[in-house]
Amino acid sequence: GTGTGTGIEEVRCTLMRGGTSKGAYFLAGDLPADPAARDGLLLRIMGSPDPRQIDGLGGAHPLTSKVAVISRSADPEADVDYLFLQVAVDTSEVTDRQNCGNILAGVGPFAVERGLVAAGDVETSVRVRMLNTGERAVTTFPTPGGRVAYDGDTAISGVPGTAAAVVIEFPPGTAPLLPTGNVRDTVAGTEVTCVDNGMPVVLVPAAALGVTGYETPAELEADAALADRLREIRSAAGHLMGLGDVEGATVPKLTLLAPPRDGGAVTTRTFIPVRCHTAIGVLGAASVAAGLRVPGGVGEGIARLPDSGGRVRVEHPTGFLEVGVRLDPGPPPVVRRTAVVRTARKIFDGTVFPRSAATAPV
Ligand code: NQM
Repeated sequence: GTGTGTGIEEVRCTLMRGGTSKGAYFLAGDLPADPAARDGLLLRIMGSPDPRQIDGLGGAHPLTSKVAVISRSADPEADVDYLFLQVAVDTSEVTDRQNCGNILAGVGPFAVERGLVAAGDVETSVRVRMLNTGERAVTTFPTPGGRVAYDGDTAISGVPGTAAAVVIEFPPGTAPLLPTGNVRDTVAGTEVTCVDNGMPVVLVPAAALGVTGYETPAELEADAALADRLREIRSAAGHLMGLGDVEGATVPKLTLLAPPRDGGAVTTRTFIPVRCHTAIGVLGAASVAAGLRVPGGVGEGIARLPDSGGRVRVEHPTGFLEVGVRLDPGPPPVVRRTAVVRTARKIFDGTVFPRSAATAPV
């Protein structure tokens, strides 16, 4: 059981890589229904708060301290409901205020593995309702003979080797693409474009912050003056984007833009929001790609975009992520379709034994 009483708690859990992230996947019914009890349990499962997460499953980085909670959907338009939870590493925060498109890549395979969705004989499409945002996705992956195939020949940047492709398509969202209503805003003295195509992101020309945008994540994280600027920009942009006080929140993300170097459309360095992403999030990249396609945004003069309809290759510290994005320029600009290719892999399935509430730090 998952009660907080005495005795050893144990919870069925599947550890999966989804895209360039890694997370613990659970059936909603295996976790406490009460969000506070659920979050407390997840902190103990992941080993937070602790910079090394030494006593839990977490990998000591936001990209490996992620949770997916999945259930059959009551919505006739969806097969499953997916709730993403970001478990902080060195604080006791668990937040549902952001979605995650990388962990989304594992949701369909998990749903088949755990019997929530019947597999097709060749491939399976799973319609996902994403509870964090209310938006939808359809993911399609190979299921030869009715079983999920994880092996394949698709390589994605940031993951060694190859694996089976998980194709993710996002239908048009319901939230406005430009949350401030403007193509550009000046926040904390810096011109930015605030955009939300599934993830709230603030686009900032790297040069405006005195960096090239080609630095490594470690170099950027070591730059205290940059961190101060980013905090100011994020705080002001958060209010303008209608997100309120974002101190302590994981959104909006900040993406620094520089001209492409490897044949792509743009180079990016993304802060999520304190650590610098070693790649870029899926929905983060979807927002960057859509933001670059908006006429008049801060990416103009920096990005080199393919013709409309062409996939936008977003370069990042460990390669690139290609986003298919079709946009009506407006005003207001409206995204008609967004698509990405990811891979996912089942790493471990079994029982997790969280440390006890009595001995856990707070
Ligand atoms: O933007 C990290 C990740 C993400 C989010 C983050 C993501 C997305 O790479 O859809 O995938 O931005 O916190 O897992």
